[in-house]
Amino acid sequence: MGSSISSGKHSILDSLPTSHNLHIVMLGLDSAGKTTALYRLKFDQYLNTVPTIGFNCEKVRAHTGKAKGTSFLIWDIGGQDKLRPLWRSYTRCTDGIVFVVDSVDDDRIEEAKMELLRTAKSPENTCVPILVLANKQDLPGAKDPKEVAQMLGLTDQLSQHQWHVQPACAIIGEGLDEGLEILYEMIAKKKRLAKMEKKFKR
Ligand SMILES: Nc1nc2c(ncn2[C@@H]2O[C@H](COP(=O)(O)OP(=O)(O)O)[C@@H](O)[C@H]2O)c(=O)[nH]1
Ligand SMILES: [Mg+2]
Repeated sequence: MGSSISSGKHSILDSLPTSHNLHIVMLGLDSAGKTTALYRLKFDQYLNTVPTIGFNCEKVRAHTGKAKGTSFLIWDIGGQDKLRPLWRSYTRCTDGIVFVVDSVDDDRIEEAKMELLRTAKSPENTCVPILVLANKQDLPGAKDPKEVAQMLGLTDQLSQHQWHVQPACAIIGEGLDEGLEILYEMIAKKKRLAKMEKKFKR
């Protein structure tokens, strides 16, 4: 699998603790692999999925790394076009967004880009960290994280956000824990920065 790609540099802020319950929303076009990734994270096994109508929600506890002990409440929202207007009600107070893309689906990457940018740029999500899972890396012709970042417009259009593109294969679970750990670090950094800003404003 190719190596991952991120915005910005890591700093000491990354190592400071954050809250133990984080609210995460998983978005992406239908069939990108969201539900497969969720059940991999939750049960550490492959579960056959059916298209999600509505949402799935699972609490996933991190057992390793800096996120150890943190519970991620992960909402997996149906990605079919008629369900996408619902994304907004789930992202309203979220700590982080996981955006899953099918790294071989050239035909729909533009559609994925449009949906991702629409969500990222909506006013309530201006500073929410975004983890992009460049999924299906096991398939021939899968785009590497750098290409995915470029095709989704992250490099030039999301300079306000912390983002990270993690190569993944949801069916075997590769890249998922690493991605969640990096999302945790981005959230921790954001919370620390917000706290510091508040302090200086007083
Ligand atoms: N080859 C491959 N197939 C995957 C991967 N992740 C998910 N899939 C398949 O993609 C299809 C859609 O997955 P699903 O999780 O239902 O997508 P969702 O609509 O985003 O929730 C299913 O047939 C999965 O088995 C992956 O990493 N590699
Ligand atoms: Mg699903």
